[in-house]
Parts: sequence; C-alpha cells; structure tokens
Amino acid sequence: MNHRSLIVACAQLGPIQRAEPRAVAVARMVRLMERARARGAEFVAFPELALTTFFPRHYLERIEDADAWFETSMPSDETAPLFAAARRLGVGFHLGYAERVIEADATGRARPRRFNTAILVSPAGDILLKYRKVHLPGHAEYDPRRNVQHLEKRYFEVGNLGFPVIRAPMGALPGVNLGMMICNDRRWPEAWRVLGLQGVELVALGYNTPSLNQEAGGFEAHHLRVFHSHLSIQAGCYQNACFAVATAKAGTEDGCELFGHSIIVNPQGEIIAQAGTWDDEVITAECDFAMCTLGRTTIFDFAKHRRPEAYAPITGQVGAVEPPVWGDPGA
Ligand code: ING
Repeated sequence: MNHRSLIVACAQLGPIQRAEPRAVAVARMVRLMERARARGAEFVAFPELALTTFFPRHYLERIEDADAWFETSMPSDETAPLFAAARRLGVGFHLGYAERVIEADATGRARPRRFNTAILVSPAGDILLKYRKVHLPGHAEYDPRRNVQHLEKRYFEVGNLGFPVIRAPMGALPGVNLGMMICNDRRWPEAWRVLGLQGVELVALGYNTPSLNQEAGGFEAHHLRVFHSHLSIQAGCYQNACFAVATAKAGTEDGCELFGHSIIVNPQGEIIAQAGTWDDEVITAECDFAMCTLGRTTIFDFAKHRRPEAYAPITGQVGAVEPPVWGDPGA
C-alpha cells in the first residue's frame, strides 16, 4: 500500500534579542533547516515572528516606530538566504513574520496595514499559502498593571484571510492538505474546526508564549502554561483528525522568558516528538496521513455526525450571555 507520509520538523528558535539583526536570525534558521534535512525532514516549521524579538512586549507611542520589525516584502534581501537554502535542500517550510503592506481596507482605501503573518513555502520557493493571525491576545494601550506588556492589538490588525487550507505537493507527495494558525489561535477550537472542515491533514503553527502569566488577573501555576499549550494542540489534532507541527520561539528575550517544548502531534492527539531545550533545536517525526482517515471516517466523520443547526451561538455571538434563572415552582 503506498503510504502517504511526510517527515516534518520543528525548527525551534532560542531567544532573539532586540538588537539582533535579521541576518543573524536567518543564519540560525538556515543551520536549523540543514540539520532538519540531515534528519530526513521534508517540511520545516519555524516559529511565529521568527525574524525578530517578540516586539509586542515593547510599548511604542508611535506605531510607525515599530516598522523596523516588519517585513515589507517576502522574500527580501534578508530572508533570501532561507529561500535559497530551501531550494538547495529541497525542503518546504513555514515561516511566521510581521507583515506591513499597502492594501485597501474594508472602505476600499489603500493604506499601510500591519499583520502577524505566516506563510507556507514550497521547496522551489513559491508561497503556497498565507495566513494572518485572527486571535490577537493582550491589549492595544499601555497597561501599567502588567509587568510585561502584550501589545499585539496595538501593532497588528485582525487577520482578514480566514483560516485557509491548500492541497499542495510536499516531500514526495503530490498533494497534502496544509493549513496554518498562529500562537493564540491554538487556544480557540473554532480555528481548528474551520481547518478541519476543509480536510486539513497537517497544521503548522508557531508561538511565542511567556512562561509566566503576564496578566495581573490571578495566580496560574507555572507548570500549567505548557500543559495548556499542549492540551490545546492535542485536542485540536484529535478533534479534527490531523497532525500539527508546533514550533516555539523560546528562552529569555529582554528579560522575558518564553517557554519552548515544541511538539509534533498526531491525529490521536499523541505527542510524537517534543523539544527538550529552550534554545535552537530540531525535532522530527514521520506523519503517515493514513492516520487522519480513522478519525474522519468514524468519530469525527463531520458529514455524518455534526449538527450545525444546534451551533448558532458559535458564530451568532461574541461574548457569553447570562443564562435564564431557574424559578423554584415550590416557592
Ligand atoms: N502568546 C500567548 C499565547 O497565546 C497568551 C499569549 C499566553 C495568552 C497565555 C493566554 C495565555 O500563547 C501569543 N503570542 O499569542
């Protein structure tokens, strides 16, 4: 039986300091891609915002002053070495970066727009798919209560490309159903399900997640930070019968620690590879897409078992609405 399988890798990045030039980060990424290829990888996933430090932790009065952290073209002179390495090695890849474009908005007016973006790139260097982060955590204005700011809502617009899936050649396979999400998206089951409803087989996602809860909202035990990340990804894979390759940017940037623990997860929700360091590290695993078939032809046969007529609140509401109060008939 011809196995449809693909060897995938997480190219986990250690910290990128505020002053670190892109060329240094890209050189580190090329080395990771080479190490992944040496271990048989045919597809390599890099983290969210992989080219720079996680700059949304810095408050800048003028948004334009953050533009040095954005890419205005992809590829560019600084990222060209990564595309060249992919061609040389015959490896496809996933890359997260801050995107600044001149694009018409909903009113039809073209203006500068900034997104937290990720792309899937073929070994030949074609951009197969682009995604812009939908779930932007944190806040838009300076929050004096926080010991570290998380200003994604300040620097990025909500993604306007939905959660797309594309069937494209990868490795030795003529077609794999590939999708993406970014960091906080993984905590929202809706994101996974939209990909699942397009038959996604492999979800690539990168993340920059602080080890300590930055919100002053209350105590959260440290070990739960990683648990919640893994739980979200394992549940997403199990409930949509897909694989995920989830890659961290890790380590301490500007005094703020990000956790690593990149993982590759199968359609049973099992972690089949996990990073052990919080630095530049490659993990690999073989994804046999026959494993997707079991879930989507039994428990998660969406056509047979889903009942959208009962799901209206999921797209009809934004926040939760208080339930009716029970009245004791005996009172
Ligand atoms: N980072 C974090 C994430 O969702 C966060 C923000 C951490 C939100 C923990 C809630 C709880 O993994 C990014 N970049 O989204």
